[in-house]
Amino acid sequence: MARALITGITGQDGQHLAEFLHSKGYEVFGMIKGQNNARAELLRDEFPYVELVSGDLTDLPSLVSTLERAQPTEIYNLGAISFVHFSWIQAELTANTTGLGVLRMLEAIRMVGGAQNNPMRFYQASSSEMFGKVREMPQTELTPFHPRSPYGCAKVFGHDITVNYRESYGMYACSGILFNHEGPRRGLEFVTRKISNAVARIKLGVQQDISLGNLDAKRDWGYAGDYVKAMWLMLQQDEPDDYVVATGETHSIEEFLELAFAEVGIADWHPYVTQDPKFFRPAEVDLLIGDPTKAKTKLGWTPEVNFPELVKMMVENDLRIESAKLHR
Ligand code: NAP
Ligand code: F7E
Repeated sequence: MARALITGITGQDGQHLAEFLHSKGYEVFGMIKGQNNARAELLRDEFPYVELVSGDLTDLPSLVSTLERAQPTEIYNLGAISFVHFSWIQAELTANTTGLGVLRMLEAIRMVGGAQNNPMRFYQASSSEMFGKVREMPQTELTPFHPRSPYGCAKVFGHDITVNYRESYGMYACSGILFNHEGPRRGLEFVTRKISNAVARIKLGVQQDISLGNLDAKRDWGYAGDYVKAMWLMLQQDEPDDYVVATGETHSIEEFLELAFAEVGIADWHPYVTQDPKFFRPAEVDLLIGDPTKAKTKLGWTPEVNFPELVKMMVENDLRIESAKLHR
């Protein structure tokens, strides 16, 4: 039986990937951090087939013992400080976890899997945030990086060290440069879920308005459930490589607002939205749009959920959750 280890198992992508790998017959191990992680209980309820192993990307010995315990054939490194705004607040922690954590995992793989013919295949969760102040449109695997946040800088290190270990040691190490992907499991701190949740609460009369930052930013938004399939496909190829995973479309936050409010029958969102300087960032990524041609042609990957369907799915989910709270 194939064995997969997922770091970041409690996060959005970790949950989608665990579900997907389980459906493919994998034995799934999830690395969980902390001495009493509140999200572990939720995982045990919803994903009873995932075996939880204790480890932290800032602690090399724990990564070694996690690999010794799981003996995975595939490792998906999704663990990170992933909220861009927070990366300015705790920049050193972000560099240590999101950047150096990748190096630690690669070293642990070499220690446990062996220097020659290492059987452990590695996936690194790289990000479109590496393109930052974009040098060309759309962005491809060859577009130069210009990160705009401590998070983006840490991801560039994680990306480069993955490529370097592949080239230095012949490791099967891939990097997926994923553009924003969202869905019902998205954390409430990210703009799409913040909006879908607020729209549901406004519709139900438990919230009056929503306060946001820069409404002009544009993102290439896809559905997380589609994107984890691309991660898996990268590790099934004859040769390791890096791929952009994106929809090839870009939309503004205003467009997201328009569709989300329309979903609950509100035609004009403006009276419900205010702006607060505290949600603006010291440096912004204005516009991202990815070119997924390589992933489409070499992996046979294609996104299935389009932008309006994604917004609808998120608003409907939050309406269900918020009305269940009201009727408890
Ligand atoms: P997420 O929901 O924020 O999940 C992050 C995960 O990392 C959580 O499970 C968290 O665990 C874990 N983590 C944090 N610090 C850790 C540490 N020191 N050691 C081990 N694990 C740690 O993120 P996501 O949206 O699923 O994204 C998954 C990965 O893809 C991340 O690396 C992210 O940077 C990257 N990415 C995401 C997107 C996107 O649009 N979603 C796009 C490109 C790349 P706790 O719950 O215990 O804190
Ligand atoms: O911001 C603007 C904000 O936090 C999107 C992570 O998964 O994707 C994600 O990073 C845009 C930015 O995601 C608010 O300024 C306006 O321009 O939802 P976000 P992100 O920064 O794009 C990449 C690919 C990753 O790799 C990351 O891990 O929305 N914005 N007003 C706001 N953003 C937030 N969060 N909250 C607001 O109130």
